[in-house]
Amino acid sequence: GLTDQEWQKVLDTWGKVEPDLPAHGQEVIIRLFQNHPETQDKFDKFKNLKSVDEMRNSEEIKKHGTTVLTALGKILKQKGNHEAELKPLAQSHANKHKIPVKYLEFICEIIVGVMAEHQAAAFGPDSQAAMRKALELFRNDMASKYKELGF
Ligand code: 89R
Repeated sequence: GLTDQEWQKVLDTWGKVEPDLPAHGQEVIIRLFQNHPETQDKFDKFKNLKSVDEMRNSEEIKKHGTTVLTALGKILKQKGNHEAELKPLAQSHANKHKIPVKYLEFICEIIVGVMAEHQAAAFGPDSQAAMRKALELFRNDMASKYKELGF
């Protein structure tokens, strides 16, 4: 787990992201699709978007990015006691959307990268390390749930 101090850093940085969740979310989704095009194929509603320009102009991408980061923020605020939040997310992403753990790794790395660029001042090495630990815990717990679900 993370120490109280590490959670403090995670939630302090998240507090800087929250006022501008849609911009961060949009950037995360676009980068995910650019760096790992196979992830875009999981979305019927985004299959038609070909260029980065089209993605930037898509309100749907912004909306989905906001949905993802809002859910992640709720999970982080549980400071590891996130069973109630993780369970439905693992169920939908394993059974319905069929999202492998590998893709969760991709998006977590991209989230750290986007935060490092947008929040450079608030996201020093200690905060980055703490955020990586928090996202690793999230991924590991999702992976355990996936396993329970036989995915
Ligand atoms: C795909 C990661 C993640 C990843 C999808 C992926 C969209 C929160 C991928 C629709 C798809 C496809 C959908 C359905 C979806 O369904 O539980 O409307 N995700 C929906 O047709 C993550 C992460 C979080 C997260 C949510 C929430 C919803 C949702 C909330 C809606 C409710 C539901 C991890 C950061 C594959 C590209 C917190 C990835 F690869 F990145 F891991 N989702 N999603 N997602 Fe997804």
